[in-house]
Amino acid sequence: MTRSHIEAVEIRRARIELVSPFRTSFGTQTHRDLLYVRVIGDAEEGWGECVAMSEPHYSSEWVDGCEEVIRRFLLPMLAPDSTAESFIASARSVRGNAMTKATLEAALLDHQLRAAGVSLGTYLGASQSRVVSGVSVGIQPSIDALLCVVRGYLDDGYVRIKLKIEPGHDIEPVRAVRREFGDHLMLQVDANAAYSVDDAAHLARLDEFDLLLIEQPLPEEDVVGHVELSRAMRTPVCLDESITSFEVARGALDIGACSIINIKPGRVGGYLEAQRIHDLCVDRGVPVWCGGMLETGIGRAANLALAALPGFTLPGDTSASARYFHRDVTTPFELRDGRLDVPTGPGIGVRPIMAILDEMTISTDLVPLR
Ligand code: SMG
Ligand code: MG
Repeated sequence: MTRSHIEAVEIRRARIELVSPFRTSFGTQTHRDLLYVRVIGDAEEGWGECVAMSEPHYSSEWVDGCEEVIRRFLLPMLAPDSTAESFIASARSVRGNAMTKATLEAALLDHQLRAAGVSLGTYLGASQSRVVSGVSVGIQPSIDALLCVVRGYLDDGYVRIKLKIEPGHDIEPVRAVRREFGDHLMLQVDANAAYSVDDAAHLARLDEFDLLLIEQPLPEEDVVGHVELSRAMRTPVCLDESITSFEVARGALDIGACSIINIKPGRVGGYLEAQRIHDLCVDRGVPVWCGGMLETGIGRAANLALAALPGFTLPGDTSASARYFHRDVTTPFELRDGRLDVPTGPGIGVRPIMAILDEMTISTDLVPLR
């Protein structure tokens, strides 16, 4: 296997505007505060994108904190011959900080796979060359606005709609979308932890709409509450925020907290951990799908490689670049027949277009390996 020896790591901060505000039960995103890590070797380089948001509302991580942890605790673990695997083994000594670790792991994977001439999809065990795409629809100011946004995405070709819900904005929007677009529409909802187990009877009213799933209704820590909720409603419960590792996934499945898992590499500490969770779910016959964190082309390319694994049998939140940005940092990912192509080139298969990325960049810092 060809090797490239790591010489330095670039930490890059940038900002990109979203095409429209994205409102969830925890807040509204109008832009992404980006953190990229670029591993620079003597033969190749590799890119990783951090999925943490500007503020710790989706999870406890936030992007400035991720940068600090990378600088202070993770970069000192690197040696010229570090690989994603060796890094992840060392990084066990740092508790939590999954999104932070995943950023550096992704850059290391891209670096080593480029040097080896192997695509991330091949490396992870992809079995599909194209991935079926759904789209996540934020909370809209009115039902009319919601129907209009959903119609636009269906016209684009998205094959599955996910509606963000919160208390006071749940039954009626779902009813309206079902009524307008019919029983055949693949429809699911995501509460981003906005309910409590006391809401079980209310949430069970969603059963009449034949949803594919309800995603993360209860708080991240309330895995056991999801067992009770799963028993109280017919709609399958899918966990997102709660699933922070392989061990949590196994436990959640063992106790019946969910019957579907949303796999996000950032949330579980990287692509290698995501692959383990995928394998576990395949063993258990549990469907998985690939979540999204409003990634630019760098993170999106890697997610598509993962989403091409055989256990990803439900459409993911792997939407086209145009769903998020007027101009992506890579060649844009485009929807064709409701699908995105999985990159086939070495590593993540894409590179940023430097002229575009530089324009969005706020700062870059080159950190040489000790
Ligand atoms: O990348 O299309 C995307 C966003 C999908 O809804 C999405 N992500 O809980 O699943 C989720 C949210 C987390 C990010 S919200 C800012
Ligand atoms: Mg979610």
